[in-house]
Amino acid sequence: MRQSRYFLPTLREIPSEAEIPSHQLMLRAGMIRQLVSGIYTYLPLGYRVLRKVERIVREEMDRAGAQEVLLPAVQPASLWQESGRWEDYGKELLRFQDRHERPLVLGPTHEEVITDLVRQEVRSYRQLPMILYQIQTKFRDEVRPRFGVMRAREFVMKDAYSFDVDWEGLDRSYQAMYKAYESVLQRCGLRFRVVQADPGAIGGEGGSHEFMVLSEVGEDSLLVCPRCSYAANIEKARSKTPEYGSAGDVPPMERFLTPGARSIEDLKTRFGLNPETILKVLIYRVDDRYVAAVVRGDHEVNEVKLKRLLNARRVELADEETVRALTGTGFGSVGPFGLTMERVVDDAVAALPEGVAGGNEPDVHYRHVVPGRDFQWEKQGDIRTARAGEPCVECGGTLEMYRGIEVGHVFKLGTKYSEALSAVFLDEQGRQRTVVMGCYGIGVSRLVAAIVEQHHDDKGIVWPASVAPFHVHVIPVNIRDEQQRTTAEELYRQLTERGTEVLLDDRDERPGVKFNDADLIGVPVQVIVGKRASEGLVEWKWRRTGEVEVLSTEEAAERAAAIGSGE
Ligand code: 9G3
Repeated sequence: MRQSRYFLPTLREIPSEAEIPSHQLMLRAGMIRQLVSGIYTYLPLGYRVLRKVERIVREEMDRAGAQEVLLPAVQPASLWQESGRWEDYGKELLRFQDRHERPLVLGPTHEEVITDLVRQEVRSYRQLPMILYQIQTKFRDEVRPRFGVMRAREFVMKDAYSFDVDWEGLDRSYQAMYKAYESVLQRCGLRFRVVQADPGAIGGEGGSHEFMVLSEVGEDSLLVCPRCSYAANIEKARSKTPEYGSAGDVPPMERFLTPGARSIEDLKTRFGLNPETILKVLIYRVDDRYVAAVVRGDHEVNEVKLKRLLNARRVELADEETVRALTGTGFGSVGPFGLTMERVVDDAVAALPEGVAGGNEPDVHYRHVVPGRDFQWEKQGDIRTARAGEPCVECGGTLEMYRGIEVGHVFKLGTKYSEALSAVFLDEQGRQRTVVMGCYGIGVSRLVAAIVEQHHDDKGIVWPASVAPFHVHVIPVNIRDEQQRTTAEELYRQLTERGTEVLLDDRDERPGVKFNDADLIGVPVQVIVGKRASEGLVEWKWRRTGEVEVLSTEEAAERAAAIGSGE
């Protein structure tokens, strides 16, 4: 490709709206442009990379035995009403009507559509197992799109769906997809961790795993044990519940005054109490009722875990006047005593020998409170957020926290959608059974941004060869110098003929502009044709290391041809 003809609008300045490296660099390198908030155009350079990533995803899906389809982006609302998800989503699900005023949605995902297809076409166990996938635009009306294509409203996803006769079959499909995802991320040159994850509203009965690209700008947090293979999204991660010595006989609980205490911090700094032995009671609205969650003062309630434990659809903190109405006091002295609502107690609280708790009266607390003696509860479980430094629940190692970008998520769906839509088949005995499903997503456009996050330096992007928009960047320093121009043109012709993807900077620009642009767009190899072209010599420069070798044009051509055939 000749840069003098190429629609490649690089930017010298960092656009002010771009906060993270991949957003800044994808704009500056002329890969993307924003149409409106959260909606992007891929320019030629960006689209070449997107298609390379798609190709890797396709190859791995096909290798795993999945079959590619293309489902409609526009979906009838009726399917979402049938699956029961029509009510589950708010404004994030873009709804509209067609000319006959039939309600439609712009697809954020395709469980309903693919299950509808299968319920029409699959009748017999002989047609299973089957994995179908597509690479297609999704639309999710995020309230605050940011970080460029990392969190866009319209994005490219590969979504796959597996159909099996039973759970053992699903386990096999799930493993096949899991391995295919590992290959995709390895081939894209990414450092990643696979973590146990909460399946969220999708309702994966059999759990789910997320593929996290490690990065400081990642919006997700993961807890990883360096000693064993334990790794989990913070929403789901557990640590070993603390064990305490037996307290022996604890004196009866005793009332004491805590004037003005409104927080755990106050109780600690003004009354010398240890947060680890304070019982923190938080009142939540859970679907149509109120619940009191009880955790240690130094712990945080994990609302994803609370929601899962209570099998609830909605969980949100009650405001102070509701708390006052329900308990007789405001924040700071809510206690587990005499509550009319359901109490959910964290395992670490149930294990406490004794603690301090609010008295449900302003400025009143009790000490020597023994869980189970001085108050009871309806439910108990792990409802707190685990933290780095705590002991691994599997092996006792010390957990470490990382930030990650979720680029893939695989779910064991079970029969949630096949039940709702009656996707059934006759088994060998002629009995009617419900198809068992899995679903598997990769954010393809997000993957491009994740690769930039892990592969850049202060000069620009440094593409891994597997996804680089071109293999070699031929740069004649001075296009007006006849010798440099003809040498570069000859190299360009030779390499292109041999199938190497070459970008030729044939612009009449100052050397500095050319070198800065080359470093910015990050083609792995730069072949610089300068003064020594008269001696038949060129500079071969590796973008990643900056290392430069002087080669004859023939050697350079040989080496460049090898790169093209390599990946
Ligand atoms: C919606 C909206 C947003 C959503 C969903 C539905 C996320 C939704 C979860 C999934 C699960 C898997 C197949 C590929 C892999 C992920 N955000 N999810 O279901 F209506 Cl507005 O999409 N789907």
